[in-house]
Amino acid sequence: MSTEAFQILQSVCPLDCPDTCSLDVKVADGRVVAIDGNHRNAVTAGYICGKVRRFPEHVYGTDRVLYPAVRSGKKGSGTFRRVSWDEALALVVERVRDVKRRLGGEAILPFSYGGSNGYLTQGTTDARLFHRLGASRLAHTVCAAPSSTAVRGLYGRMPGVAFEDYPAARLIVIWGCNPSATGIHLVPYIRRAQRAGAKLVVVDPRRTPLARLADLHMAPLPGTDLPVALAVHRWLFEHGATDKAFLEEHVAGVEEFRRRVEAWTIDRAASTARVKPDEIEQLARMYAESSPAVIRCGWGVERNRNGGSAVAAILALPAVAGKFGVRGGGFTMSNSMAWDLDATRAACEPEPATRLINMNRLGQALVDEREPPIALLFVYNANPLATLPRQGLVRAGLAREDLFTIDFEQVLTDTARWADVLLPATTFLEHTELRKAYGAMLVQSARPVIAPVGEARPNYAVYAELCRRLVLSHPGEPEGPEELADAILSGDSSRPIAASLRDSGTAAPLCGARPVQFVDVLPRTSDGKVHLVPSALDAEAPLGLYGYQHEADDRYTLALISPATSRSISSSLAQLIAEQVAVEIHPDDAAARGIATGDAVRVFNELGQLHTRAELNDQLRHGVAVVPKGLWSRHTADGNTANSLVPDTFTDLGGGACFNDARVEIERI
Ligand SMILES: Nc1nc2c(c(=O)[nH]1)N[C@H]1C(S)=C(S)[C@@H](COP(=O)(O)OP(=O)(O)OC[C@H]3O[C@@H](n4cnc5c(=O)[nH]c(N)nc54)[C@H](O)[C@@H]3O)O[C@H]1N2
Ligand SMILES: Nc1nc2c(c(=O)[nH]1)N[C@H]1C(S)=C(S)[C@@H](COP(=O)(O)OP(=O)(O)OC[C@H]3O[C@@H](n4cnc5c(=O)[nH]c(N)nc54)[C@H](O)[C@@H]3O)O[C@H]1N2
Ligand SMILES: [Mo]
Repeated sequence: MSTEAFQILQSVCPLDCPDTCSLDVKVADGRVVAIDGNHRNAVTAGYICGKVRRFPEHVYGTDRVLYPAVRSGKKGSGTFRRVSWDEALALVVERVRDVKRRLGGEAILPFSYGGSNGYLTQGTTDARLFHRLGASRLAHTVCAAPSSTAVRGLYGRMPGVAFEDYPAARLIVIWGCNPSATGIHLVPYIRRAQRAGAKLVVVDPRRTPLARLADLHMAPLPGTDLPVALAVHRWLFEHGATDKAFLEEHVAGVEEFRRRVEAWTIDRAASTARVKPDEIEQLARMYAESSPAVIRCGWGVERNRNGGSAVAAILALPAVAGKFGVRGGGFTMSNSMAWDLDATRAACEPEPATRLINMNRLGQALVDEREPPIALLFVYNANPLATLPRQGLVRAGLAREDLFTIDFEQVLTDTARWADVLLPATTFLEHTELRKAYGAMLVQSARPVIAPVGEARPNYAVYAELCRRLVLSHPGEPEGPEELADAILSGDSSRPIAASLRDSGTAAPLCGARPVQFVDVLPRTSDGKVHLVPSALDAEAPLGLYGYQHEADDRYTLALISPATSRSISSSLAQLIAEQVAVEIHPDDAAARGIATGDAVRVFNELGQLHTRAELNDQLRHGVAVVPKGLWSRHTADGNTANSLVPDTFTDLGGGACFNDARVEIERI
């Protein structure tokens, strides 16, 4: 076998990360032998994370699903019998028809989320199939629902500051975000800004790598960003540090907003968040005095009962203090707001007004007596047993004997082990994809670099085939990846994007790759103004917008958070973590419980428990414990992960998941 004869083929990483690395894939004898970065995406600039470097182990590893299979043991046993695609799809069609006839389309629930952030592997022929079946709809709320509700309300989908413009800032505030793990290409821009004299503030209950390099690190208790941000606003108003001309011209709801921040003195906010009053004052002063100032708001802010209001209060800061209108000034949240591509065009079928199920309560939805019950669950692009709140309830739902579960997967995940039918999915190296970034401002297209491994097939092909078998396809509809991409790019406004993709495989959004807020992009609200207290958000939040919800329950005093780590993307690639993963505890909290590093411990609350070993970590604030997100059952002693302890309560806005509202106790066993 010749190793000389290799090719370098271009691709793009579609995983759920803001950066979307452009990739060089080394292929020899039809096999991927190495993956590296290239410079097509100027932000990712030729270097990639360690996970994606290891992606060949995902493609060729022992967990890979290679063939269609049907369950041969009892539910959840993970034992399957290989069948042909024809047999597997015939069984799926028979079950779909049977459930629809007996119970109606709404007894079918498609379940998908972030496995692939590509335009072609989600919302195309899959949406066509489920819309035409009249299936229940899924509210895609597990991530970003609170923050995007807040941004839409205040700014109406206004894109944010580009990473490349961070070096222009004099102050960078990283709020509830850990780019050192979750979007590594922002870090060099921050470092460059610091070398040019910019100050750095990090707000995070953990001393993250960037917090160690910061001029100010504030470590509030999880869920208390709202009072902190409101106290900063109050200080700005009180010290004449607001931009009156800007507020006058561009902002609605200023008086009402001012009234709402009034109650939050620095002392009151500091005692709620358990930080020093000086730190809040220092943040307010630095922010008032620096320009350009940019806030990178992360998703760590939103994952609690106050998350939506907290994001709104944080993103209101540049409007109140007048930080827009200059390069390097403003905020960055999700830059997916930069794209107006209408992905629904590929479905060729409008969404029906069927029952909407919030994915964060999948467990409840499966075990509930509801009319009709969910009788057929079709999972793809997601690993709900690993990634959703109330893991115990999700597991109980999947265990229902009268539930028929199809999992369309690349690897045998914890969820897939509960499937009745297992369908093998291609990875991005094996199918065509179109991927927009939500950090870098770029869309990229990529073709397969290898043939499908085993009998894997792409999502778009399998759902098109199911449409045909169920006599739900219409002649002339786009089915192949190029046709689907054309449909998505067929809107008038997307012509330049389509042309650029044809020429170079990449395209910037119409607003440009480095828009300056309030110069190149404006709020896309009804009247073009910033709305500090939009009535829809105010009506939605249980205590009104900016109403702080205290801890509901004080039985368990440790806040368990489950942030992302550099070793997986949500649960994707976590199968490559070989060892048991510890719960991290602050040394003071450990001492109070007689726990040392390496001890076997039980982490528990009223919802569940997990057994693993403990690891002392003085980089946490005390009162906070960490179990990383995305673990598989193999990573703990009892098979439970952080989500066994996470409630299925909703965030104040957007029906989001309160992952970081888990409150627990930890004891040695
Ligand atoms: N390597 C890697 N990269 C990823 C992912 C991954 O799993 N692994 N996931 C991707 C996805 S799906 C997303 S959504 C993004 C998320 O990326 P980030 O926005 O970085 O989100 P998290 O990791 O959830 O949390 C960020 C930080 O918030 C802190 N935090 C927790 N609770 C609070 C709080 O109440 N207030 C404040 N101020 N901070 C808090 C945590 O300690 C953590 O350091 O990253 C994406 N990139
Ligand atoms: N405790 C806790 N839990 C969390 C979070 C947290 O902060 N704490 N964060 C949450 C966040 S931010 C997110 S975004 C969610 C993500 O949760 P999920 O959407 O469940 O994402 P993944 O865990 O990455 O699982 C995606 C699965 O899709 C599969 N897949 C990838 N590409 C394809 C494809 O083309 N076709 C098919 N059929 N399958 C494919 C992958 O193999 C993988 O198993 O997790 C959430 N879970
Ligand atoms: Mo996410």
